Amino acid sequence: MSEFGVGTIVVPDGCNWIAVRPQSELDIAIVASRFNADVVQKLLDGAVAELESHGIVRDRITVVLVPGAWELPLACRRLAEAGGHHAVIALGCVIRGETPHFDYVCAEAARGITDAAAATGVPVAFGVVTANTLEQAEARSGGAHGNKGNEAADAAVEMAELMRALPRRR
Ligand code: INI
Repeated sequence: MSEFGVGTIVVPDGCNWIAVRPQSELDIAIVASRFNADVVQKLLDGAVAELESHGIVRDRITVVLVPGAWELPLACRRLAEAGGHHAVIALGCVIRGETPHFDYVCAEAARGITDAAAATGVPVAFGVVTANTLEQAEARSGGAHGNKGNEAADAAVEMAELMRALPRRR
């Protein structure tokens, strides 16, 4: 079951289950990188629209800007550590060039964002488009392949609620 955007799973009969519904009482931080700003703007607009679709008002959304995807982990981690937000959403766009730079930026952004969530227990959603071409990036930021900003916002809301609902370590 799910009231969120991606997929529906039927839990086999007889199993216990924990699932959550979208709630509007959430404070969300969005960290958006300015590199490939035209694409990231669409991710940001999509993420905010998705949060609003869950009833989260703009006053409860804080947007933080960083230079590039490389800088996303540090800002996400600081926000997650500081408390005050139920989830953080990382938005960025990395497009492959002619050198291995792309691989370093993608790998470290992904690892750092994962670490920020693991270290703090605050969900950090991965709304970073990694693409071989600008066309692929555009297709994933409001084009034919949807919008990674919307998807990340949806995941952030679901995980924020799930972290409230799941049992805590005793
Ligand atoms: N940053 C991006 O967010 N996307 C890219 O495609 C990109 N490329 O291709 O270089 C990029 N580089 C900048 C990087 O994120 C850092 O801001 C920079 O290295 C300074 O630390």
